[in-house]
Amino acid sequence: MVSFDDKLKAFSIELFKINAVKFGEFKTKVGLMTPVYCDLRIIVSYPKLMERLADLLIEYFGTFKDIDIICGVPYTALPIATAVSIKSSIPMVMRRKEAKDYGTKKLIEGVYNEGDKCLIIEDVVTSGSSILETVKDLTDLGIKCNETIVLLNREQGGAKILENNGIVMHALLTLTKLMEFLREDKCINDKTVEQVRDYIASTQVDPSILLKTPSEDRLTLSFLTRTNLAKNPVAAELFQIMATKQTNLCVAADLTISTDILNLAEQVGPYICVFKTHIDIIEDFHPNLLKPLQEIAERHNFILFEDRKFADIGKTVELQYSKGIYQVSSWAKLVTAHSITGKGVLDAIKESVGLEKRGVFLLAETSAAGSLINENYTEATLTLAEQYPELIAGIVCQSPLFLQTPGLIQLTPGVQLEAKSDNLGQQYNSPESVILEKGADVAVVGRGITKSAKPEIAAEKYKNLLWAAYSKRLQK
Ligand code: 6AU
Repeated sequence: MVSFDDKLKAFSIELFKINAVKFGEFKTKVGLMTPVYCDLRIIVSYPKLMERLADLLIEYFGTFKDIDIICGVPYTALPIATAVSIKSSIPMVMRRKEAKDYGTKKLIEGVYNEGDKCLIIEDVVTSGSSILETVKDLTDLGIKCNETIVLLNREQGGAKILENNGIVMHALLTLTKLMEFLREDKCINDKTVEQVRDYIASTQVDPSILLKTPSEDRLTLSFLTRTNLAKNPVAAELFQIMATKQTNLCVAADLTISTDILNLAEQVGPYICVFKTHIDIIEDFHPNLLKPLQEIAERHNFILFEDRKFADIGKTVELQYSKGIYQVSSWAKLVTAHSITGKGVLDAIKESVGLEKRGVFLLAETSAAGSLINENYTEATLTLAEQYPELIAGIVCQSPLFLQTPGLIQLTPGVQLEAKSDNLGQQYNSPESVILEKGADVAVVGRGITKSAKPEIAAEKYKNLLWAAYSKRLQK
């Protein structure tokens, strides 16, 4: 029986023969010289080879059990995706490159459902930027893209960049392997291999480049797109909820009677993405409150967030987080923590979490007048957050920080339409200004809703204003 490697080798030699891979001196699109040139467009002229490529991709990828649709990166990979679709019977969607110029034309053609898992197909990967463009259009429509299968990985940094964006790349061939096959068959000599190897080493794409381009600025990316960029699972879930419920409103349920908390959760549930509590202010607290609260959260699809602001030494935080009557870790998917005591707080939470999906919001700035937090503290808090990418869901702050880390969520409290401040130092901004000027992703509204005669009407109003501001921000 012919092994997979033998099939791959025979295929590689065919690619060389039809001049889809050439060695020599070539000028790239941007004017640089390269000793290797790949032009896979030519495969369309060789239907048998195209068929073999589709077979190899399908065999290499293995099971398509979790894949609902496939999409080729335009244009070269379109016919490749078509062949894979026909052979695997997995439906395909097609991305238009030119739709933006025509205005109303659909970007994605074909049948799909929100939440579908899409496998991206590409011919050659250098930086991964073409894949990311395709993924962006798909995720904007609610399609999930976490995997791509490609014919050739040029090994110039694309895999890392895709990984940074939450996408796993499966490559049939690397340039190294392709050259190995061709050398064994005497299609190329050692000197060429050496030259290409030096070239790969000297032309690595900086993985931070793609995160620093303006299109990756978190304020210009949709919440749906950011679902794929979140490293913390609760942040990913929250992005998804925000996108599907079309709300970036968090209510601060600062009420002191259990039934009032439950009533509020029921009333505002349809309009919020997060229900934020201070569980230790409830006068008649009994653990029996937690089950119905979780049930309401599940039914209305919002996340429970205990604003505990952990700030002690690690050991004490470990106990405060999972012991005592509140048992915070058992029900609150999100909690807040201060960075003042450093790593210990985060290590304690991380270790107590176990297998549950949990996330932390670190406080980098506050809405309180006269706060002692200064710029250095804010900066150091962000540096601390970077060290715990899987644990930190976001940052509580008052200004647009961490613009190049779109996987994190900015939560901004101090939002109200009626008042500018209270008598204890709280300072308020309008819903529009927190989203458009202060960089908030999620806005926290407490008394603006809880003190209203009809909390559900107030919540709907804040929800609409906040979402309109977010939509406006995306169009900027
Ligand atoms: O809208 P309010 O003023 O009634 O409620 C604001 C809520 C309260 C505060 O504990 C909380 O937001 N908060 C926070 C958070 C969320 O951590 C930080 C901050 O700087 N300011 C602030 O008000 O539950």
